[in-house]
Amino acid sequence: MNCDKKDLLLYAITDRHWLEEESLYEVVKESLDGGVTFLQLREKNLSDEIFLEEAKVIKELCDEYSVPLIINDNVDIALAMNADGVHVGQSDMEAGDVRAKLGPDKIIGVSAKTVEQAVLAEKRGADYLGVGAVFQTGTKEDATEISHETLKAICETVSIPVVAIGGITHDNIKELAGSGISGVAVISAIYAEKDIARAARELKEETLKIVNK
Ligand code: TZP
Ligand code: MG
Repeated sequence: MNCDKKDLLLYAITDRHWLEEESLYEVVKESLDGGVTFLQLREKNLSDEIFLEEAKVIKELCDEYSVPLIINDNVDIALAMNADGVHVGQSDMEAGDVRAKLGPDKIIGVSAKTVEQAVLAEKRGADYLGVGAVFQTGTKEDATEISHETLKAICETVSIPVVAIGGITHDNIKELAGSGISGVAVISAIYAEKDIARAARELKEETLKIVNK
C-alpha cells in the first residue's frame, strides 16, 4: 500500500478546458491553498515534451504542500519526473504492467466500474480505485454512470481505498454518505469555479462528513 487513505480525501484532477486568464500552475496552486489532498495531472492533448516540462513544475508545487502528484495514463512521463504515481483507466496499460515499470513504491490508481474490475485491479497491484461516474458529468464524454449500489459493493469487496468520481458537487456529495468511499475525485466542482480555493475548502468540509474514516 503506497498511499494513505487520508490523502485521497479531496482528489483534484486538472483540466485545462476551464482555464481563462490564469495558468494551470496558478489554478492548481489555488486548489492546493483550498486544501486539495491529492492531485492528478491529466493532459489529453499535450506533446510529451511539454507535458514533461509542465509535470516537473507542478511536482515542485505539490511537494511544497506535501500533496502526492499522480500522472494520468503516461508511465514514461511519471518515471521521467519522479511522480508519486500513475492513474490508468480500463483501456490503458494494465496495473500489473504499470507496477513492473514503476517499481513497488509508487502509487497506482485504476478506474473501475464493476466489482470484477475492482477485484482484478487490486489483485494486479492497484493502491486505490477511482469508481464512477457516480453522477451525470459533462466533463468526460464517454463516462457512463454507475449505481450507488455498485459503488458500495466495490467498497465492501476490496481492501484498498476507493474514491468516487464523476459529476460530484458540493450539493450532491451527501448522497454518497454510507457508501464506504475514502474521498472524492473532482474536476469541475473545483476548477470550473470562480473562487477555486473556496470551492476546494467547502467541498472538503462536505467530504469529511461522508467518508469512511
Ligand atoms: N472519469 C470518470 S468521470 C470523469 C473522469 C475523468 C470526469 C470527472 O469530472 P467532473 O467535472 O468532476 O464530473
Ligand atoms: Mg486513461
